[in-house]
Amino acid sequence: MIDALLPRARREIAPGAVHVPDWLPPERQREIVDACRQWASGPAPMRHVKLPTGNQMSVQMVCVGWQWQPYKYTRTADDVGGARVADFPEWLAELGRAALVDAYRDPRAGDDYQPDVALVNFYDAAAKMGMHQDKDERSSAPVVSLSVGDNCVFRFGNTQNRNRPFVDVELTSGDLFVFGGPSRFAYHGVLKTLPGTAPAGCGLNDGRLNITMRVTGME
Ligand code: MD3
Ligand code: FE
Repeated sequence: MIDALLPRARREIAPGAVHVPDWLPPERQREIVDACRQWASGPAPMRHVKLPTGNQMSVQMVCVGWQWQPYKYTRTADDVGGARVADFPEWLAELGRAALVDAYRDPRAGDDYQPDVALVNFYDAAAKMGMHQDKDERSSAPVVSLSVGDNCVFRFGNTQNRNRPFVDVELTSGDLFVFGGPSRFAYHGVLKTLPGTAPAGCGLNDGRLNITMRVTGME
């Protein structure tokens, strides 16, 4: 009961993995939603990614800077029309640097950070993401994750396998999570979203958006 009145505290879940609740003000959340809507409408539109197993991901994804397809990055959206992917905008890189400064409480933490790809994931009420590692990047630079819309249950695991030990964390609209250092190659996933929990004013009525910025290490 009283929990609802207390600010949720910044928390280092594991070395290099820092959760900063309520990092994005509502106006910034709405701006991000607007940008995602534009990217999602094309020319390299949002889609359900097809996995080599023949299954489709339940999450819908649009990419900026580079197109992610399992398990590689290309400059063109070869799985959905072939257009060149939208340029990675400087405002998003600036936001990524600010995220590192705040998460690591180090004014220099963002100095050399130049993310060149963003994966924008949209979760409807039924979408989830199984435990996986992000290892298609040729760089161990941190991943910056921003959440908007409905809450979700995020599972942060270990670097060895997709099983225990893991920590479950509820992510809400405006939350920042940074995964660097020894946590960069940890298994993680989204167990479920919590439909109907998006706060008024975040820019999304239904569903959840997650943006992850990364450094591909590619030219
Ligand atoms: C930990 N996205 O796009 S964000 C993904 O909420 C992805 O859509 C989830 O996993 C989402 O690959 C989780 C948190 C996250 C993202 C990347 C990580 C955690 C990570 C990379 C390394 C370690
Ligand atoms: Fe991931």
